Amino acid sequence: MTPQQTGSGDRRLVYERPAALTKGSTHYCPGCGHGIIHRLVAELIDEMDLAPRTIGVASVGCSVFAYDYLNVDFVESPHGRAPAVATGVRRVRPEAFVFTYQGDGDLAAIGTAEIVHAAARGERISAIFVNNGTYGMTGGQMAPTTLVGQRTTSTPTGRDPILAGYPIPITEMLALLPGVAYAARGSIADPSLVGKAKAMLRTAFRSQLDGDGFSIVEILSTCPVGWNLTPTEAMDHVRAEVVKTYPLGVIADRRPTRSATAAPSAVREDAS
Ligand SMILES: Cc1ncc(C[n+]2csc(CCOP(=O)(O)OP(=O)(O)O)c2C)c(N)n1
Repeated sequence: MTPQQTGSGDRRLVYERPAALTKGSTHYCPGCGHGIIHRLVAELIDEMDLAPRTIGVASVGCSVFAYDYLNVDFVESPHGRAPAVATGVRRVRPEAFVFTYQGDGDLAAIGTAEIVHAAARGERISAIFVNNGTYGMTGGQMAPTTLVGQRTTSTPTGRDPILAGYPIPITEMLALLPGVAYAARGSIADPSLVGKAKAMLRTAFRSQLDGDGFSIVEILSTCPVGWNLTPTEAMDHVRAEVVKTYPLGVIADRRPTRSATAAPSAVREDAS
């Protein structure tokens, strides 16, 4: 934020709560990434002056509480249906800025069909995909994104791909679809990554406003309680381990403004 004079001598305003965040504290567990991601979304809604035209679509899981903390209109669409509902909202309100806010259980398990088909149709919506590698709200069970070997309450000896399959890199899968204008993966696991994640979200939001197509930003987040780690250990774990399965960076960028120079299909740029 640019420091502003407060009008009281040499005091300068260096921190201000975004108007798009509701007042009060969140109830998330210590070290959970949702609060940071909410703040990034709220800052962008303010900076891009989107609040009056924003309609968020909430999901299921801890992610659902975005509707309590983001000070914009919301529709609740649990169990993976958010992209389908967002499709309807955006089509009947073409002037609206519409985003979904979904966890990995919601988006990559029960809602796999909805996210794939919304992306394939090139819907002018933005998906904010919070990947914490587990079903946080229901007690830390295995999600489609759980790492090989990761212990969860439903894989107590570690995810065995023979029994439980391999992690789904769903953002890479979606990035293959021509309807996807922008797909990227960031993280909030340290301050520099927070800044990069915000830049990715800004690009996704801008591409929706420009009518380019579907956009998705996956954000590698933390679930210290579900992972049985301290908050600090959880952040370290994302940077040291999770990024090996889910590399950070822009995965596809088909925005028309870049189409003259970009390759015709998915392009990865390492942002780590
Ligand atoms: C028995 C049962 N099955 C399914 C659900 C639906 N459900 C609610 S929260 C949740 C987990 C969501 O996980 P994720 O999307 O990863 O979000 P997180 O809580 O990790 O943010 C599920 C599957 C439920 N509540 N109970």
